[in-house]
Amino acid sequence: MKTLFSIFKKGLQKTSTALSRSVESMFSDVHLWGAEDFARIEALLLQSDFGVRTAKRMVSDMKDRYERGLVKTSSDIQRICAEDIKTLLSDDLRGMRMAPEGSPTVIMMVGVNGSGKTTTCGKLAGILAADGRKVMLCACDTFRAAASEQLKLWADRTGAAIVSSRSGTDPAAVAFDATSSAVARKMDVLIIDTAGRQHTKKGLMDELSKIVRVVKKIIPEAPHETLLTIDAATGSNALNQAREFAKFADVTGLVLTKLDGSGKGGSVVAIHSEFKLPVLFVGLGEGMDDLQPFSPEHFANAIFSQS
Ligand SMILES: Nc1nc2c(ncn2[C@@H]2O[C@H](COP(=O)(O)OP(=O)(O)O)[C@@H](O)[C@H]2O)c(=O)[nH]1
Ligand SMILES: [Mg+2]
Repeated sequence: MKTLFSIFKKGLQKTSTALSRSVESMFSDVHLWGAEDFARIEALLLQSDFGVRTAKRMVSDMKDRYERGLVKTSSDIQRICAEDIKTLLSDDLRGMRMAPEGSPTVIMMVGVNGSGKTTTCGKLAGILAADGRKVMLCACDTFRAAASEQLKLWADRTGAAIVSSRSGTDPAAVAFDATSSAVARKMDVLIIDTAGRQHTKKGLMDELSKIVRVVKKIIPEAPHETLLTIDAATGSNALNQAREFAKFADVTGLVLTKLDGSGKGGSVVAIHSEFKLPVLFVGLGEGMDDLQPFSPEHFANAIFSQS
């Protein structure tokens, strides 16, 4: 059986190989470490996308402990990095907010095109269904014809119910139907997939707020979570777009996807500290098992080769 840690470890292999191997080779035969060595660690952390602030903070912590004689080997360095990362990521850790029993929990997925919304909706449906919950998916990306087909495949795969409509239909109308149906059919969870793009930014903002308004007519506390998916290996342009989403969509938490795709796993730390929102899930691959509730401990241990 796959353990949770092994899923993190496999998904973060590229980042961990880049970091751990370099730290090991850099420090295997150096007796006295100087400013240059610490600058090299900082550069390594930057390459893995930890961000300037975090990299500097980690290296200064490391230097401090080195000067006090607490760091002697490359594995000490990895242990300290893992500890720092765990601390940085644990402050706002929480599980998903759920509705009280008897009313569906509504989760809305928002984010830039291609960041992994539909896939995350599907995988989340899988996790919740495996946990014995009745799940309904709602295809509100009516902007692209292929989007609801893709969500239907996930419904088939996970046994979740699905409400969708022809492309071009008003997404808010689909959301209204789905929410009414989720209540009538006593669903435990309703997951709403949305579009990442519209003809204009204003068009998209209006569309998302209209979806929220109609859902609230039926369940006033909903959506219980509005999750923003961000491709963790994303360039600065996509990150700027994600920032826009966070501004107008009342986002409550983050899902960082595609951590497996590059050696840029450090971006979890940079994005978390920039957005000041809890990371609820991470995408560690394309399989159903590869969406996992975020664990700072597994994350940190996996990239700095702790067991
Ligand atoms: N390797 C990997 N691929 C992912 C992950 N999440 C999503 N993808 C892929 O990213 C692509 C875009 O995902 P999609 O859900 O369609 O994005 P959307 O446009 O935001 O709905 C698809 O090919 C997914 O299979 C992940 O965690 N790891
Ligand atoms: Mg999609």
